[in-house]
Amino acid sequence: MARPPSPRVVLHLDMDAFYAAVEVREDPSLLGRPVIIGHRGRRGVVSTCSYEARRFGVHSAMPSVTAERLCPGAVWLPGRMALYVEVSHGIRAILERHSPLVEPLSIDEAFLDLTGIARDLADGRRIAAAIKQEIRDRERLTGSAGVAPNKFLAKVASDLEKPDGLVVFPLEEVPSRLWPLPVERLWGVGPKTAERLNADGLMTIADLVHAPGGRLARLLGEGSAEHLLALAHGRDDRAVESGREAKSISEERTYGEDLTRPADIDKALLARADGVTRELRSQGFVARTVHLKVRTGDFETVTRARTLSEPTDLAEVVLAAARELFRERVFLKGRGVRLLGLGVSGLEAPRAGQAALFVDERQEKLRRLAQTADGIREKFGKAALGRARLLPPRSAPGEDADGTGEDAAAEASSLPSVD
Ligand code: TTP
Ligand code: MG
Repeated sequence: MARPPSPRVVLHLDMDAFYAAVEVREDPSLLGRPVIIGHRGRRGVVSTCSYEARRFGVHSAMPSVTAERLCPGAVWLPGRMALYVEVSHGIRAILERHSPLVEPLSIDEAFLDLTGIARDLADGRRIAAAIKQEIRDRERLTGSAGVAPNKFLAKVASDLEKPDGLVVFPLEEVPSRLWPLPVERLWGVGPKTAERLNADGLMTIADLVHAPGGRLARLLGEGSAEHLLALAHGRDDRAVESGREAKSISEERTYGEDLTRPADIDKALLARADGVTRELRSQGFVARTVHLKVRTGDFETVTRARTLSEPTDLAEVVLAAARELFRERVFLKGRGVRLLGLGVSGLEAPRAGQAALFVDERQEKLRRLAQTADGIREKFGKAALGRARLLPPRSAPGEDADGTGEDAAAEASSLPSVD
């Protein structure tokens, strides 16, 4: 007799006060004190803060001057991105021991598909407790977990009892635990939509569920209304997807004046490789495939790709692949370069056992250098650290001297895009 299919079990983990908790771990004298990660002063904002600081009303994205006023006794730290990325990798390695299907959402949160691994939600709770314990033992940090039949409920659940929470959210508890929450808790309800709903007297998820038929659709359109109502009833079919197939990061620039000199093209390639790999590192990924896009002055566009033997997050490696693609597979035939784009795909989390990443000492050294540079940029702003090769005496047309690739003369530019 065929066994019934396993029930869907999804786990969402979000670390508690992540940057601040890492700093407290590194310096136990901070334990129990209000710690704020960010830069003081008029232009600073708070990245995050310890729960002790939250009691004073401080939170992420708050202007530093407000935080200084609310919590004058706080310890301020600038933040160390390279360290947080390293810790994030360690946590991901723990998660990957419990499921082959891990979807990182940000530096400190991820979904795990436990379907077929956990017999039911109760078994999911056991696995979540084991994961939390392992993170405590190995990383000396706490995280909050939600276990539910789908991604949406798991994410809501992980937030319900922060910090150090573990909440199982079965469908039956949707009316009692989801409906009292404000409409903003539904995915897809940003500040604007919330404002529109609130203006119409719809404050909680229960209000949406009980709104007379057609009212939501009139307010938001048929599609959005249907989507929100499904979530409000705890229905969400989206699959947990590991970054591998789905993700890519790219960056491109259009130049006001076509690039013609090989040295200028090379500088542009370096700046793009820098930008793309910085974004990769900040998301804690390595990538397998490098994509090059070139549009010539007469508007011919070519795209070329190369898969690397080992995934990387290093500008040097991405640059080498891009140079090779350019040299061997792009034919300018005397034309200039109007647009240059560089991207990476095949994103994955560096695995604990992925020895290749670490056996090559030179690569490992470059990697540390890059992470240190990321940290300095984080601390002093992106102009603080360019690359020697990009510094004056002469910068390329459409390419600035500080290595960030921003230039008022560039007629169009796009920020790194992630999809
Ligand atoms: P969050 O998970 O949103 O926050 P948190 O982990 O600090 O606290 P919580 O216990 O509520 O989860 O973000 C993770 C990290 O991302 C956070 O430690 C710092 C960084 N971050 C910023 O730099 N700026 C921001 O505005 C936010 C929201 C986060
Ligand atoms: Mg967090």
